[in-house]
Amino acid sequence: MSKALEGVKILDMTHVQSGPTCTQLLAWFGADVIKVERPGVGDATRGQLQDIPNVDSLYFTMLNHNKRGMTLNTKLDSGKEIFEKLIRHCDVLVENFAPGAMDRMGFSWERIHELNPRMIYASIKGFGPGKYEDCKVYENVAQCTGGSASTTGMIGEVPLVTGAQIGDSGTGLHLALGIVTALFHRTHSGEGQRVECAMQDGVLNLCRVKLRDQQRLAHGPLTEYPQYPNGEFGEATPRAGNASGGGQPGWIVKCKGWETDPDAYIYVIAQAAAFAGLAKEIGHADWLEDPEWNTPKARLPKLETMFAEIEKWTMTKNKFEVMDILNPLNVPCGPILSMKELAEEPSLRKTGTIVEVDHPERGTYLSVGNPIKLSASPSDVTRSPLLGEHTDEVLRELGLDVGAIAAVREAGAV
Ligand code: CAO
Repeated sequence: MSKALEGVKILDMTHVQSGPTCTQLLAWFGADVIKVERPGVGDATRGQLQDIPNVDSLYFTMLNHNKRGMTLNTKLDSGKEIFEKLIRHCDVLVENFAPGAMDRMGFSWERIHELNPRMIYASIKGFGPGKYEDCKVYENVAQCTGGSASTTGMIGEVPLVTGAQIGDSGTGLHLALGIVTALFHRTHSGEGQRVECAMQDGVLNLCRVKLRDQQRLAHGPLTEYPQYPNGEFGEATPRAGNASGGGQPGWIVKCKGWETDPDAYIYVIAQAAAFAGLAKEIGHADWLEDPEWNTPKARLPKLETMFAEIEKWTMTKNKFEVMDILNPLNVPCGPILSMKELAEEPSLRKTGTIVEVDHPERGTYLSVGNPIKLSASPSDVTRSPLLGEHTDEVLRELGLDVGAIAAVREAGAV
């Protein structure tokens, strides 16, 4: 089967997490991604959080599948010459250096556009134009500046960052969409364009419903938040603990074994349409006859009591038993699955969302495959490149002969 992005060449200047997640997706869709790294140094993540000494870390290997790797010093004159060849050779350049780094290398958008008018130049920065445009940004900074942290956490407690990497991987996803959109545009315009995505903007986009709530606040309290009607609202969208936020009451409740298992919990949504079944199951058929309980409005001031009653029942079963009982009753619920449980989940193995990958230096490891499934071009996951593994191969493709390759090597450009 042919790959959806077959024939598209990506000049991958990305590092750490945000940019690499973007180019990894493009590689899974079949693009030829050439990852360019500094000679002798490489992407800093190769050496970060190493579990096996002197072997590319899981941090690196899990973000750089299906790519080829070459080294190149783009600050040396001989390196710049090769970089110009790469710009002419490729369709897309992706980078997430600190602001201004590409310009300092001598490769502004104008210069790149001049070298290859069809090239799409895609960047991730922490912030868009404005006061903070020169700042370096990492995941948690983006979560804090994009509105996620102020709206995540328990009421009256400190703001929380989330484990989902919405700043890095989330922005990488946004950028990938920008790139394929620009590639589509190029099919009829013939021209490349600049694609930019700021991590603050990406996080804010994912927090869209919280800006919705900010504006609703002006017209009265947010009735689906736990602060209503017993607590108070301030001027900004507050943290809402584990409330579902969609207008249907939801909460995380304990299940059997919670005393020793930190993940023995389940999320339960007590949605009106399925309330009768839920109430009967937990031994509260009485609520259905009681005007104090039998309408969503009547239950609203008593959600804490309601979930405490639900929890008394869930604590008698393990989280999977609760799921098996509540699902046929149309009660939406989801067990809190640990990374261990996800890693061992057979259905995720079957769909290729969890994959085993073989690596010449570290052996077999687990990774997350492409979560986006295309029927005509499924993704296979292959290992990340070693530092400089494909340098000579790429240089040959750029037209350098053995002598020229030896010369650039001698000059320290690769
Ligand atoms: N050849 C020569 N020089 C190279 C090179 C190469 N192949 N690759 C990188 N360099 C140089 C850069 O040009 C830069 O040099 P200058 O400072 O002289 O311009 C230098 O290496 C360091 O690059 P950097 O500033 O991007 O790296 P850093 O570790 O200092 O900062 C980060 C890292 C992530 C904070 C910063 O890149 C950034 O803010 N990126 C944008 C936002 C982003 O993507 N953040 C998410 C990262 S994942 O949490």
